[in-house]
Amino acid sequence: MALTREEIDFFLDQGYLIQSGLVDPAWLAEMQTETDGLHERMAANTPPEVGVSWETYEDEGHRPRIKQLMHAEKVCLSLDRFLRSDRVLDIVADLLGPDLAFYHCKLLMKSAEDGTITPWHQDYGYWHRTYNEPKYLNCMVYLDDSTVENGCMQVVPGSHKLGLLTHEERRQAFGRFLPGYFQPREDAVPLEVKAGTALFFGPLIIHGSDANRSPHHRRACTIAYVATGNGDPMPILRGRPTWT
Ligand SMILES: O=C(O)CCC(=O)C(=O)O
Repeated sequence: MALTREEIDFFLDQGYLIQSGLVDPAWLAEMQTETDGLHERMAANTPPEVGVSWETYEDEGHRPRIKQLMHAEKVCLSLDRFLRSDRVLDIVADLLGPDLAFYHCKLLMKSAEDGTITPWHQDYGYWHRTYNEPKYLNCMVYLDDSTVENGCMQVVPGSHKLGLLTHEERRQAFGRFLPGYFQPREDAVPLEVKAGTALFFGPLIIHGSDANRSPHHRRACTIAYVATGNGDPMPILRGRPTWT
């Protein structure tokens, strides 16, 4: 087991778990280098294998900024290696079980001065189908220090126990959100973490993040894993192919 009993119990009770220093400095430097200048490179030429959602603004004068880049593992090989590594899979197995598949990997760029709000939501609000269960797990790995000023993740501890709530919908990136959009919540906790930290959280915890009004980027990558046999067949990373 990679985690202690206390860490697993914390995750089961609170719905999230922070692992500081999971990415060592050399590996972190590779992730940072591979994502440096990504806004400009993707604006000039977006490869067909990735999906970019650009930031949109109500006022003018912003540079093209990536909000979310799907299939980040195709453009950042250090992230591809990380998502398959025992370092992360051992933890995922402790929290989700031994039979694991890859669901997706996305960069969340939250650019200095230009990164916008991610409204309150549950990921299962996006992923729910009649034929699946919430047997998913996110590993959000931080490429930069994340603070209240640069729009760190905020979670509502224990909210995964509420089950799936009704989301509202709008045509935009992160277009499914809970009533209130991103109204301040007294039950939310800001998670300030250092670069190289990984935040594990389940698909039902309520989370969101503020705009980045600081001069510091808040790059992070969320890797989602799914228990095999749950929903659509996905590439197997560990264990048995239990899809029927
Ligand atoms: O970038 C953020 O702060 C939010 C990320 C998020 O909501 C997610 O990965 O599901």
